[in-house]
Amino acid sequence: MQAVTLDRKIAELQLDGYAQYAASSQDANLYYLTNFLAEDPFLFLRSGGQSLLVISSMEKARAVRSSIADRVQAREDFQRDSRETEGDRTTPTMIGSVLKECKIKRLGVNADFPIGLADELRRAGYELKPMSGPIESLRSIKTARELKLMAQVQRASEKALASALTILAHSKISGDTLRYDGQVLTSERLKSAIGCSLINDACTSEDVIASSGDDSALPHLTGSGPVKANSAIVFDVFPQSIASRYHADMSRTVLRGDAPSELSDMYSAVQEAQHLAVEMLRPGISGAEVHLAVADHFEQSGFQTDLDNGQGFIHSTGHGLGLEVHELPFLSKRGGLLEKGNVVTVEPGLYYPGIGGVRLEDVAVITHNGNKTITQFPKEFVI
Ligand SMILES: [Mn+2]
Repeated sequence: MQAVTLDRKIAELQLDGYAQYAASSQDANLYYLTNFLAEDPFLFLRSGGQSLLVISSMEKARAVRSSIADRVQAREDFQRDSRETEGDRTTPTMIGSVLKECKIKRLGVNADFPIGLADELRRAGYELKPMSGPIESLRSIKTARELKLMAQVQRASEKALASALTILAHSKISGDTLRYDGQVLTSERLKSAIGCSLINDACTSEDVIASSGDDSALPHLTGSGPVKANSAIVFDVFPQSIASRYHADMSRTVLRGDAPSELSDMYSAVQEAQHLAVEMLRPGISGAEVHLAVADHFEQSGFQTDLDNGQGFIHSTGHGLGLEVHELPFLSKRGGLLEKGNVVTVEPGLYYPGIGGVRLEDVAVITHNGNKTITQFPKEFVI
């Protein structure tokens, strides 16, 4: 289905094909097109309704077995006549041979196609046309299979967060610090509990946010040192499944001890904002409309939404989620129309230096007439 849409775009732009050259471990679009994970760059070419993958001979058998390409060839097949066996000219020469064999003159490429390669291919007479996000927009509509894989990562994420909350719930309050297992409870300890649970469920996470006190007022500070009692603790878990490469994304804010009224008020406003946003999510509404409604709600509740002063609601309402943590579509000032199959986070937050931060984040899939929440984790502020 995705390939058919790509073929249509190729035809619309009167191109002979579409190519990418990258390492799929670093390029979600290429992974999406091939379902093949490699640490070294390889060529993907779509032309004449067929997908061709050109890769080192050592990787060929693996690509034949696990990629979704119609044809896999070794790059050595295209370098046979080349006297340049070393150095950076071998790749343009190899791609040139592939294009020649496939009778391609006008080639569509993604906007981040390597510029050095593009220069060489243009010098060799090929016309390269950068296309703006053709694969990104395909990726933004999830299939039933993708939704199932995303729900699996989300369950692992919820299990991981539950393990950290169990530690918190069993910690002893002593002044404004917490003690667990005879030691001062730290952000590092909570992050390690989350990380271990994730790895046991075959998910990786470059980082996890478990920040408390003043640290929580900076949305992306991951937190370090002792966890504060009677203060907001913001968790944000965004793991990737090792097998499927899909992500989950979830934030919760909790507090151990007594909640100051400022934080309770912030929590209520954030919870209302999230509810309001989720109620709006359906095909045909724009991400901008949803974001502006959330900002309006905060203003009406007496909170600021001014990005420049670093206080109040200082980020967008949400983002698409999939093979990347942040992808199309966005629930932000410039967010476009939502479509059935989009998967978005809904994560309003409020941040005040000296008081702390509150963020709640769930993931929803846009259905034919509304949306369905993928996240199943409870929201409980004081624990
Ligand atoms: Mn997020």
